[in-house]
Amino acid sequence: MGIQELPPPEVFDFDYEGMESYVAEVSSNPAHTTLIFTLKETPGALAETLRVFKDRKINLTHIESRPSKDRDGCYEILVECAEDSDKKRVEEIISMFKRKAENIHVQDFNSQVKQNKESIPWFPMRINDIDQFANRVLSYGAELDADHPGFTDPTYRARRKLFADIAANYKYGEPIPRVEYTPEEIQTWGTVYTELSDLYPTHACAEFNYIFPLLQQNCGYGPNNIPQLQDVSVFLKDCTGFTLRPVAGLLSSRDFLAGLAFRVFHSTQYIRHHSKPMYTPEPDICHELLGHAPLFADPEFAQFSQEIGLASLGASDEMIEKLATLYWFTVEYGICLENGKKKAYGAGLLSSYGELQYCLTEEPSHEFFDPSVVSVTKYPITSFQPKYFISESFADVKTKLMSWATTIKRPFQVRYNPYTQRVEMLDTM
Ligand code: HBI
Ligand code: NLE
Ligand code: FE
Repeated sequence: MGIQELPPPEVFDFDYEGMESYVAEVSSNPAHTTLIFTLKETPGALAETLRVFKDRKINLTHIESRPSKDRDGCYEILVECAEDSDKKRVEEIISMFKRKAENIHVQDFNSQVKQNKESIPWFPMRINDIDQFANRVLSYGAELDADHPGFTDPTYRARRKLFADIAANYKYGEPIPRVEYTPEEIQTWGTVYTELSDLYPTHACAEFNYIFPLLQQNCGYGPNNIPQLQDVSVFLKDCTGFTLRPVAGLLSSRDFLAGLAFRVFHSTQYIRHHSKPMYTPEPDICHELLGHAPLFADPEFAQFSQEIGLASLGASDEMIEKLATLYWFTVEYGICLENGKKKAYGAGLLSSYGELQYCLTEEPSHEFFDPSVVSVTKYPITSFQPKYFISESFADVKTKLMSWATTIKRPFQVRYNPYTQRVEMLDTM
């Protein structure tokens, strides 16, 4: 059997006249060829339009419709072509639609070129696009660097390999594989957990102390058990829609922040080496579950985190660095005021026994949070911080961050649609 000839165009002429506007998101990967078009509401309009795909034997894997916001009596239809679609036929449909529609707008995200030739770094538009980050881990994945405390420990290295494999194979929507932790690992967790639990009532912010007992009741938090990521993810989803997904090691700031735009937090699953339980520069399960997880259950904090993520999508490298710095001084090392007293809310503080005490003393310096100052402040990553920034409340950091973010130059705006779990782009230039 040879390649099937395309049928002559007149056979399949498309005679529906009600197409108002047409937007194609064309991608070089046919799996993601997505067409969006606007139809006048008349009986058969959609059927007539979809016939064009049927005639060309193009299988549609996804169809969505919604009332048009800009055009009365019109519907916006989104269709996604199957992965094995004949590219030539898809292109034929695109040019046919172009002849029919009044407003034509073609966006090509994958070639990273927009119509106006401005280049926008690729970013995920759908929650399962995040699966692609797994093979881009920067460091401390299956391989450990020579200065890592576990470098010469073969048992530890074998365990790290196991966790790296789980993360590499994980796909969006799957339950996170459960892990049976070894007695040694549980002991390390127990040491960290017990010491930190003593400090939380006096050193952690009120939101943290409100949620921590709920994690003990619902997710198996305790000195003798390392909670499972899956259980924590289900709990967070119920609170704020945040979910966890396993990651083998550090991601680039760009990838890591993009996850937050979808309320997805990349979480390591391995534990720090038992020789140094009280401080580690790299994230581990103690850091994720004791430091981060509790506050992702807080609605205001969850929204703040998502706003940083949304601001990062398609941003320049320079802007990513600023957002990563803002993330660092808030989500990782933030301090807030409660009745005039300083309390920790940053995850890097809440998971480190040593730094949690140190950060509230007079030894480091403390300044009030101002995004334009914070975003350009340098910081060390392998030692205690010399400087912390203080906020009045999560609502306050969020408002300040969002008004600072409006000063970012981006040729588009993004909006997260929680129903479809997609990022929607609005042109602004
Ligand atoms: N990657 N896996 C992982 N975990 C983090 O906490 C993390 C990251 N990459 C970058 C990062 N954190 C931040 O320091 C900022 O650069 C966003
Ligand atoms: N220093 C933190 C800890 O020991 O738990 C981890 C910080 C990860 C950014
Ligand atoms: Fe962290």
